[in-house]
Amino acid sequence: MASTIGSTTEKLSKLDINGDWASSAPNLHKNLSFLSPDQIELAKMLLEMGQSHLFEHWPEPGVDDDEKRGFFDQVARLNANYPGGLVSYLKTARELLADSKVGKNPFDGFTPSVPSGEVLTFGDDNFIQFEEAGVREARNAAFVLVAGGLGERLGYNGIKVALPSESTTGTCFIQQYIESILALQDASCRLVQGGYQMEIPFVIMTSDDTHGRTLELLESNAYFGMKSTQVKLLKQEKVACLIDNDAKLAVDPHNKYRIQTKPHGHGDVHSLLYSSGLLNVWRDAGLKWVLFFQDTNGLLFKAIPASLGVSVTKQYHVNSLAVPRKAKEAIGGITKLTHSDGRTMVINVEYNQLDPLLRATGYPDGDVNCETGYSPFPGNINQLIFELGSYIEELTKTGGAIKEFVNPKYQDSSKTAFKSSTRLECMMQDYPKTLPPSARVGFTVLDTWLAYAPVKNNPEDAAKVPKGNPYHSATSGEMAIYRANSLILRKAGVKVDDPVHQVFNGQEVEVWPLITWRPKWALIFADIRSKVRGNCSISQKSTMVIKGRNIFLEDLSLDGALVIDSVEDAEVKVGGSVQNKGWIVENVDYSDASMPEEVRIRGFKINKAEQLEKYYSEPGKFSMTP
Ligand code: UGB
Repeated sequence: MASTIGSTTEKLSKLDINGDWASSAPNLHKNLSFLSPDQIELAKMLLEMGQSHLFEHWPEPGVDDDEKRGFFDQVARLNANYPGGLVSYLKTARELLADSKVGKNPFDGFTPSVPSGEVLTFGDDNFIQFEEAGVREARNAAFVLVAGGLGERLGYNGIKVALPSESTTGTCFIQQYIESILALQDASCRLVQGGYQMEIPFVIMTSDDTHGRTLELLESNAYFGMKSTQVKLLKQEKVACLIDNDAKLAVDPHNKYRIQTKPHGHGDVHSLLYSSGLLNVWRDAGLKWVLFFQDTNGLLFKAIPASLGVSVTKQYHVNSLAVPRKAKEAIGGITKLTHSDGRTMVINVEYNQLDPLLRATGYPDGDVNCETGYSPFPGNINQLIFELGSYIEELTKTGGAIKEFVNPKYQDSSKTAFKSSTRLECMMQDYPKTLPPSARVGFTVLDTWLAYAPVKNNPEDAAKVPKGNPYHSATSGEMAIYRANSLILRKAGVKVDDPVHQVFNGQEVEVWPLITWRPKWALIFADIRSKVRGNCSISQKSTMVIKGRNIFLEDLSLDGALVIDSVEDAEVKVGGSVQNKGWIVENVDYSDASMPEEVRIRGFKINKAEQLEKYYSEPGKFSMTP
């Protein structure tokens, strides 16, 4: 104890608590007596960094002392959670804010051009080979979902991964993802002789906004069939907000003893993975790939096997999944940047930066479609595949720090005041920016209908999207799943009727037959082809939900709703003519408060008028004819 007191006194005298350093903040000065030496050190740092305004409203000692200590607890956390601490954060912020004020182009010296990558066509031989290579390699992969975002654009009150991806089964996004990973794991292990067993690691990056609810969703659903030990949650921390070009920290509008904080962006995933030590554990276990993906793309796993196959075949260190992009669509453009000094890189240019970059470099019309009706720059869907060895090598150098940016909304053209506080942000797809020229950075372009249908926009904003551009709403996200499944079955020889057009929440969409299947039924096109035989047909008003693994469609004619499930060891041949009233898609008004939010935001519900529902609960071979 004595030595503690001794060292405290020593520290205090070194800190000069009565000295001049606190004179610029008289209200802090008055309160120094009850602060610990570490807190005084932080206070000193804040004043040195021009943050005396944070103490302007502090009352006399004895008033709100616990809150004042709480303030320093928060400062200590913000300091510890940022590489180089708050000093480094504020210095970087000042530099980036100064660049932003003078309108400095972050791509200064670089000329954009259209890069070349691997363009895949669903169902052709090349695609099938890539899918098979991807499934084989999946046992050497780990998956990382970034799910720290609250989805302000969507305006949904829950966490996005809890949203149903489609309404026929109500399967939420995270369940869809977990079942897909498990199906990949299973399929990949089956390719190894002698009953090979392994578990594909699954990491979810959460934030204070999503952590508790993500954990609760997983726990209350027994991790949707995954072992809880297979899933790891890593929580990202928010960063301090800034109120002006001098990087003055923002006081939280809800608590004057706190600094306002906001999310730092999905780029945090790299430093979190690095500091967690998981990457080395994975490498030591023989893993070779890390796949990153986002929270609400119900089509993603249709694109993963082939894209992983591309990474393996081309030995890409970084492979970004992309789709044809409509000009001005809110997805980044994959761009080749060539610097005047000869350096080149293939990188995502974010959607708000692509137009100014093009205009500044000889494209007077900026971000416009070319003769194909699409932007010449492939759209980044932010699903990334990294080769683990080179990823670890790079992070060992950078610690996972990603180049940041700042995006203040100025009050006027003098660019001195902000409309609201801002903060530094970083994006996971900016990882290649620090890679050496020898890095193999590629991308894989897939059809949009197959690979990309995110749920990001609320109904009002979606209805205002320029005609021809995707809505990226809960309505379009769900309808895209039915369309993809219908098109895949068509490609496998099933006669699927054309869609009808309907308007939900002000958005006109194609309504295809409502076809869904669990990932274990079919993961890749070869699975579909092996499970569809003879002459099958499905009318537009039909619904088909396949839940079991060994279900084979043979000479099935469906005009109504069919739900079919079986235990693992049952093999069921489904054929004949199924006809009933089926399930009807009915409009729901977005403003109808009597409806649950997840229904309102898609603008329709399914009225289950009549269906044929079969469950085969015993092992054996069965034939279902109605
Ligand atoms: N996310 C986090 O985990 N933490 C955060 O702090 C922020 C987000 P948005 P946006 O889909 O194709 C991205 O908000 O602005 C998670 C790419 O930058 O949906 O639409 C969040 O939970 C863009 O290049 O991102 O833009 C979600 O899972 C383009 O590719 C993910 O990060 C676009 O997505 C993305 O967050 C796309």
